[in-house]
Amino acid sequence: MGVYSPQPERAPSEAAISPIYVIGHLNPDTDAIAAAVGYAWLLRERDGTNAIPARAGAVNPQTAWVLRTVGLEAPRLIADASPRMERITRTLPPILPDRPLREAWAMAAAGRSAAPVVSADGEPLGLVTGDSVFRFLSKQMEERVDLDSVSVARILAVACQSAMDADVSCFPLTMRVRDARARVLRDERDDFFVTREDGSYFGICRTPDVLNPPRLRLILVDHNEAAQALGALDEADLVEVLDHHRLGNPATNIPIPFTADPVGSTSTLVSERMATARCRPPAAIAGLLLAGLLSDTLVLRSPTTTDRDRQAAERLGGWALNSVEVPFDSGTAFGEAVLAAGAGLAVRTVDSILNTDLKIYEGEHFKFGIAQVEVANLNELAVRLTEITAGLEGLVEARGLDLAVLMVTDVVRGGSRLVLTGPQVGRLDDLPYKRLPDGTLDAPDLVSRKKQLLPGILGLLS
Ligand SMILES: [Mn+2]
Repeated sequence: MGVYSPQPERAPSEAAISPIYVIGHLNPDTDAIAAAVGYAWLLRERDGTNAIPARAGAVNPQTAWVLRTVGLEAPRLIADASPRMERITRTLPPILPDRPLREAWAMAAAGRSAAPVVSADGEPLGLVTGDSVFRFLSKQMEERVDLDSVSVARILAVACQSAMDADVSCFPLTMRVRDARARVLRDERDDFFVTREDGSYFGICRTPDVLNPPRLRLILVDHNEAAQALGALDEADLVEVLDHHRLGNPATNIPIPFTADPVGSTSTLVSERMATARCRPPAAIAGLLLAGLLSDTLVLRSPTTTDRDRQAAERLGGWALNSVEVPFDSGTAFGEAVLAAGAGLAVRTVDSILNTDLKIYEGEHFKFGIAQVEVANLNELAVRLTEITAGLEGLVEARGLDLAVLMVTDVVRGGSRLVLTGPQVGRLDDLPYKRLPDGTLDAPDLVSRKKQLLPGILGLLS
């Protein structure tokens, strides 16, 4: 740090790489998430578009189960389309305050902007700009009578902090650009700091970008009404709509591709486009689309189901079923598991809660099982706890386990509750989770069975 090196700079407004977000409706269901992920994949694969799947809200328990089963991450959350400071930030390499002015000068000249002076621990101190250097020189001229004895080289050798503007406004990178407008308009400067959550240097931004930020480009899937879309839709550029609902779309300035086809799911439409383009998606994405289709059509039983949906289910099943990602041998079996995963603990049988996603682990000296189930609220557990505990004990007996654990995961707030039973349950006393009065363990940061819980249990058993 400190010495300027021409690192690649993230330019904020290059159209070529500017992403297009493919996003479903608020309170996303499985079809909204699946269509976003599947269509973004197709656009990248078929057209080379920089399409990125997104979601407009928390994933629900059903979708969380599907994503975990097929092994995909939830797409990124975009709560509203109003551009944030991050979008217009130039992430220039910073310079340390004791570096010579000539280095800062060279940086500012090379980037045709300001040079950010930042302390070793990341605190933004000031900017070296044309104005700040001019002011510094003016002061030198006022103070020195004998100007002939001052060489340019001497001046450029001073620490850059003495020639910086130390009174520069800072904006957090998550701030809406529109909320920064008023302050930027009042300020005589043209360059500002953008900081991370902890106040440390992230980059700088310029007045013209604050006044006219690049608009988010969006493809809406599984909805077309502004009321169902992410916030500040009017601040985004709508690029396309792919949907199967009634029309209620906002006006656009230019014509866009618009599909509102009366089929059972948007996943159906995405899979048809994949077939037309002869682009076969990976099993995980095909499985996610199949889940979206089967969820929206209630496993093809809903009156909205069309022949096109049945064909799409057939096609997606061929791509996804019997794979490591989708270990089901029929669409119906997969679809029933998808519906069960979304039903909530209150209405599910204990058998379905414990067996839909049960994994048995066997070592030399132990054998145990961990079942996982997603809920929208951990309170759902309390009502069924006695039955579930009895069911876990039955599982221990039937499968000859040393331990059985049910991991109930809150997909809205994050975190899990653990129900434990079995003859060796005492060996888990050292798990780093708080025991609640009802005997369950409260694990506020635990969401992954594979990456978090399993290593913890294996560590205690070995
Ligand atoms: Mn839908």
